[in-house]
Amino acid sequence: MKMVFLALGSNLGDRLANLQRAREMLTPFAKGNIGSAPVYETDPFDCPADSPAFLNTVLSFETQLSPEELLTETQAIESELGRVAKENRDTNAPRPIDIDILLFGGSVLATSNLTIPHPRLHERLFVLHPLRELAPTLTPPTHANPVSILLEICESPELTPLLHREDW
Ligand code: PH2
Ligand code: MG
Ligand code: MG
Repeated sequence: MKMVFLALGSNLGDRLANLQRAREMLTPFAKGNIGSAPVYETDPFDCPADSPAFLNTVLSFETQLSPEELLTETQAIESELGRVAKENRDTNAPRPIDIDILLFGGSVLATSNLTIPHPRLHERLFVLHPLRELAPTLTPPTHANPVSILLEICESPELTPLLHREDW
């Protein structure tokens, strides 16, 4: 059983409903409760011009799935919620839902389609900010500092994420 942390982002359609639906669709793979960080509104970072604002959050839960199995399930949820597959979209084009695996217990792995911990975890406020709400003292296996410090030393030019919904 591994504790996983997933980053969720939506900037198309009913953004909050998309996050809620994705969380609901993850429940069959979670043993026990799903931990939810607050939802933040964030400026699009490294996205096409005029992209709409995002809602971002982070979820955590224990799972018996393998990393590859979890990736398959998160990708199925992305397509179910209307996301077009990678080969048919522009880079970082607006999407109803994006689900990224941030951490998978203490696992470190890199295959052609999955790198854990997420390689840009420490570079993005829209990830670190909600992650700190769930796991401030957790030190990712590929880093020397806990999440709260990673956020403090993060040099991203992003604006500070704005609290959108505490409970959702
Ligand atoms: N996701 C990206 C690229 N840029 N910007 C924000 N604010 N939120 C995101 O979730 C996001 C992004 C790639 O997946
Ligand atoms: Mg993704
Ligand atoms: Mg992403």
